[in-house]
Amino acid sequence: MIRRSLGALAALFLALGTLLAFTGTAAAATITIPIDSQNGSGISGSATLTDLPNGQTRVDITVTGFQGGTPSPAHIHMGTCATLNPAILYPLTDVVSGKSTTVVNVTTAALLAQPHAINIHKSAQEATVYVACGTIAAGAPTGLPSTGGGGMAQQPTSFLPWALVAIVGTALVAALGVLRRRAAR
Ligand SMILES: [Cu+2]
Repeated sequence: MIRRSLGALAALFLALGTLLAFTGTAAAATITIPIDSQNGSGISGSATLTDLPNGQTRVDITVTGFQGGTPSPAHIHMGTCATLNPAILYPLTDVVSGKSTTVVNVTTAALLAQPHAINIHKSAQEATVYVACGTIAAGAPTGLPSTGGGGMAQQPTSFLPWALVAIVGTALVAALGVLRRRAAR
């Protein structure tokens, strides 16, 4: 009787932990990726992806190093910066004075599920010249210090603590069961 209820309690804990893990994943709504200079442009910065509730993502680009005020086309492409597919997947607002904000019709999770990259072209006239690029990958949430390394990690950072809660909770309940069984002898 006790063992059965303990088993049920352990299952409940595990279910709760799993639920919290998913909730935690959904809550990790903002990721920041570095935008690195290409072809000696000296242009670099970062892009922030904010998961909006209606299945869209807001992309905010902030870069420095531009010479002059020519608008620079920016897009999301398939592939990484190293293996970029030249076809434009999602056009972004031209980068002007180092800034660009666009809402795209794709979830952040979908962008993270496959290799994607944000690239910036020199100008409409010189679109074949890439000046900066950032591979979209899960990173530290905005406003929190980066844990360093693991820029390619696809696992949302908030997943681990809740998974830990589930594991520790299950272990605790199991240990309690063993102790009770010993006490019953
Ligand atoms: Cu492009």
